[in-house]
Amino acid sequence: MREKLEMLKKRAQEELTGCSSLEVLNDFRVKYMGKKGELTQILRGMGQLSSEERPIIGQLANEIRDSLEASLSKVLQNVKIKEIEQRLSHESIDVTMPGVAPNLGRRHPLELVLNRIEEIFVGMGYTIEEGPEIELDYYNFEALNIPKDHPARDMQDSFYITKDVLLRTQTSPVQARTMEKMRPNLPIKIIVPGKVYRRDDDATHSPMFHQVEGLVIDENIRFSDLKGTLLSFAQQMFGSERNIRLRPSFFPFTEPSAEVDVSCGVCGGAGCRTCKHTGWLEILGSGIVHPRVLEMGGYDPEKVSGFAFGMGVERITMLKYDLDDMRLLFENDIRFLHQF
Ligand code: 2NM
Repeated sequence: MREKLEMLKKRAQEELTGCSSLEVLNDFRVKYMGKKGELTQILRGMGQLSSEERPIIGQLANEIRDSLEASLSKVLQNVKIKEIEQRLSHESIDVTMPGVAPNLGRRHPLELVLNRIEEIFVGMGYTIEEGPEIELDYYNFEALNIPKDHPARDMQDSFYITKDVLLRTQTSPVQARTMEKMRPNLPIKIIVPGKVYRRDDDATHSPMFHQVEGLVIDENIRFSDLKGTLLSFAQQMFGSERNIRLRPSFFPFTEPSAEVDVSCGVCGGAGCRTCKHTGWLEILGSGIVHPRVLEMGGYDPEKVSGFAFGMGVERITMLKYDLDDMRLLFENDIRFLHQF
């Protein structure tokens, strides 16, 4: 047994010296040390040895295995180095060759404008709230003082899922939800960005568009707070040389209500094609929160007051970048998107 082992060792060592490729070395490992390898077979057969011989032969067999493993890994190392040297002798890398430029994407103009709007209001101390796009009739209409016979409630104007559930037509249901969540705490000072859905589809209307609505509720909030806030927004968004004007309007959830225009940046207010010769461009709707809306939100209209406003992100984007067709924003034409 001992002789058999010694001979195997000698034979294996000699064979190893002749191995010069990774493939042959792998065959060597299988032949001697694999599951059915010669050394493995011998170790298996040790059961027939006497109890005196077994530990001695066992130790010898283990030593031989260890020594073969060590030699194998040394030869393996050398073969690997040789193969690398071989490749380096004829391969070369030309570091002056032109690279492959990755095709970088960029932000969508709506995303750029939405980020800027959020940045401006966060700078004025607002926090950002979000809520569900699939909304209850209660939050979308009822809690906002929109009566049952209002045209927005018609099946023709909104996407209904059931009688009581619809795709929100504005982001203000989130403001109603926020009042419920916050009451009786003050102040509430939030903006709500998000997608809204209406059954409209033409050059100036898309069935899905983006809104940002704002809500401020506190003690002693008055109309001049609304006006100062929106002037600051318009000047940060469009330029400090711009002015705003307010025109009386109507919304069910505000009283009084006002439409807000920004002075035309093309003609400076003198009148041109962009502003249809009025000197002004409409940017948003706003007003003092209706007492019934405060009441339904759980606030006492005798003690607190607030203002609210809402703007279409697509509209602001079209004004900011002087676009003439809203569909540009939804067509994903990279010749258009590449310009921002
Ligand atoms: C607008 C115009 C005016 C508005 C009102 C409210 C709330 F929740 F306080 F009732 N949220 N948003 C509002 C007011 C929205 O969008 C053109």
